[in-house]
Amino acid sequence: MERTFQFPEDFQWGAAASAYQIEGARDEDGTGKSIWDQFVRLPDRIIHGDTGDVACDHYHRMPEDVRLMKQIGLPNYSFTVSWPRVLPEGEGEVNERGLDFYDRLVDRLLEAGINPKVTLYHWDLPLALQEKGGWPHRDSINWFTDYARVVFERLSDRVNMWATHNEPWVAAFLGYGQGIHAPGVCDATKAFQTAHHLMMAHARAVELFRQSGYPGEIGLILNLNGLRPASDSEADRAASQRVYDETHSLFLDPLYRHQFPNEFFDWLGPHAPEIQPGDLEAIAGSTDYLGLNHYNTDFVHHDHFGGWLKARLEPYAAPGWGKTEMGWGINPEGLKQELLNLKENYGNPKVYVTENGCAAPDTPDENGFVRDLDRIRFLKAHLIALHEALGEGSNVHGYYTWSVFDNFEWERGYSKRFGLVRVNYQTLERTPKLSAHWYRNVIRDNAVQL
Ligand code: IFM
Repeated sequence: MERTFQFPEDFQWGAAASAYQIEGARDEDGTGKSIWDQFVRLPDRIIHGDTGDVACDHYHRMPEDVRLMKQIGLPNYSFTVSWPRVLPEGEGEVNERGLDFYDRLVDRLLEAGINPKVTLYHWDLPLALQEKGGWPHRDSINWFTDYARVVFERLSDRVNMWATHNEPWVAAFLGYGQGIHAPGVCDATKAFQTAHHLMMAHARAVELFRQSGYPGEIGLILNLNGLRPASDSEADRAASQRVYDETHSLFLDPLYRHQFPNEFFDWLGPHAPEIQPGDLEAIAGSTDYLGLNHYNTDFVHHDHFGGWLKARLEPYAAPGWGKTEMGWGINPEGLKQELLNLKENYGNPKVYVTENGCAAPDTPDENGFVRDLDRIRFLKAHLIALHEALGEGSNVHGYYTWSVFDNFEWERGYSKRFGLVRVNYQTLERTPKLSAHWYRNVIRDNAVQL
């Protein structure tokens, strides 16, 4: 028998994308270089040597893309602004032509009846600022706040939901710790310092936003994936706690518990971040909402050779589920658990699920159409898990799927596809997949059918 999961009337539906992953046009209209423009040119960093130079060519095809979003029935679209497009040197002179692009995008979206949701930072730090020390340098807090001011001033008359950073854990630990993302630095101390500066930059930008009286809400987007100790052994449980502290407590504790994870900092010893008096007070309470990105769950093993955390992750798939094309274990219940964890342990902040999605094999037919039943099954199960969390009192108010289009998947280049819309990277033709049609109905009915 068919079951209907009805969502609350004001539930916010949408989809997300990010600047470097879709825009292309890296050398146009006065845009400056970002750390990703440099990183993708280093040998062997990106599968097949792919770059974001063209990506989905969204910069040129934006009007067509907005029409497509309207066709899919998206009421909200979450995009990110490229900092070096707006401030080619990272600070100083504003590149009006770059800013104009986002101005036009916001106008087009509003004309199409789509609410623009803006994230300020999705990993493309201006290269000029990396050359001055990048995020490990404390001046990064001021660089970011000055950049935020420029964007607030230009767009805040039409934007009602803002985020400062998307997934600061990734920017800090893949960018400065493991070095598999730009700028390719492998230094645990710099990674923890970056994480702290990202939080401080977030807090100062929020302070500016609030003091200036801009309308709307502002938050931070964290990637909170599921973790389970691989066994009951003390070693595995302690390793799991360390991974939890790095991915969750490091960000959530100062925001919602007015404390830093001090035991974890003691364990880290010299890698722990330097924190200045007043930092905690600045971060505490600095969100109107929390953005939750959730994709997968991992088992955590203690491993003496497992990097600075002495831990190793192994994908966990719930019974009846396998892994996505990313090799990530599928566990829809994990989304519910993360939402309930926020409720039970962090004061039940207002939450939007700001990313959730699935890389799938996506074999197109002769017309480029993809019957992505696997993606639909994934999305449906996660929405039902979210619905269950709502029933148990989670303060979740919306869901954005990742992503509108197939796009540049960082170190994996164009080899992984997450989109509701297929992009043919030879012709740049866009074709909505079956999941786009399915999602349109979900939004229309404000409900998921099982
Ligand atoms: O593509 C990324 C996105 O940039 C950040 N969140 C996870 C997505 C899938 O890996």
